[in-house]
Amino acid sequence: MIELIKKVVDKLLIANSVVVFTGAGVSAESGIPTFRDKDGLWQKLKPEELANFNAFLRNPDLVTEWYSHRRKIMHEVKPNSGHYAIAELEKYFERFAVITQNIDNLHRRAGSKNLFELHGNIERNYCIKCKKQYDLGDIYPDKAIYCECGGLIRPDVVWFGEMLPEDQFEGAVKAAKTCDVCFSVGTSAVVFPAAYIPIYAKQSGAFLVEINQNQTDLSQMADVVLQGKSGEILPIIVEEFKKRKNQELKRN
Ligand code: BJW
Ligand code: ZN
Repeated sequence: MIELIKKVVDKLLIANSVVVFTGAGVSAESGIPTFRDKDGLWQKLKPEELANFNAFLRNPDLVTEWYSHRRKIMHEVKPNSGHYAIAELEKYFERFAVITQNIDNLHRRAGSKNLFELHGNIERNYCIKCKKQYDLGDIYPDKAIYCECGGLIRPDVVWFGEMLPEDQFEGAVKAAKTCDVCFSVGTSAVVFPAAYIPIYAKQSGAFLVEINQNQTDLSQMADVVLQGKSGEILPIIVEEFKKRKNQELKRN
């Protein structure tokens, strides 16, 4: 493993632009369940029953309660060493982007600055009729809530069959197509169009590093696969990078 990490650090030392693409696995060590792992959210609940607009219209009480439950967990947990390592690495690059599929806000809370949120953010809600925005703070409704106009209030997240926020996706694609090193961290990389991000990076000539506890569809395309927990591997990479960067600075 350490030899592979050194190879990654070699690439980082000559990189001008870095992208870190993340999924639910990066937040698993904070205590947020992933979707598709064996103890993931969708072993008990079917995505098609919860994560799409028709499901919401059919059963707004259930979907609202499910998001309240998850928002409460997200408020109770803290960013982990993986999120902090990513935020620390950003300080060393002028062009650095975190592109996340997560809605949990943990990258921002850890200090990441240039962040693209492809699947929205659980902190925001809006009325499906008049689009008025709502911040529910620490209120966790256990059934559907309505706007003053009578419309249902939904979380500002991207469900199946919905378009990704255009500005976020466009910015992310641009960063992916122009980066020198791309990390894909804690994602099964099966949900599109988000999963195009590491593919675009690789096709545009970037060095692709996957960090995941398991093999994914992306593994065979990656230049380096680091199998394990992101909260353990990312801090080692960043420490090694800082050590080598300092040595370089001393030499020059
Ligand atoms: C660790 C770890 C540790 C664990 N350390 N690793 C092309 C082909 C086929 C289908 C499509 C296609 N293009 C579009 C589609 C349809 C669909 C899609 O992709 N379906 C596939 C699943 C088949 N896509 C869409 O519908 C998208 N919209 C769209 O395409 O719009 C255009 C359109 C419009 C109109 C009509 C038709 C098309 C929207 C997708 C929205 C996804 N939304 C969700 C829910 C968000 C809100 C919420 O959170 O509730 O986003 S689904 C869910 O999956 C969530 C996640 O962001 C996303 C990705 O999951 P992620 O993060 O990868 O999690 P897991 O659980 O899958 O993986 C965790 C990984 O971590 C595992 O690999 C573990 O091993 C690892 N791990 N612990 C390191 N400690
Ligand atoms: Zn309204």
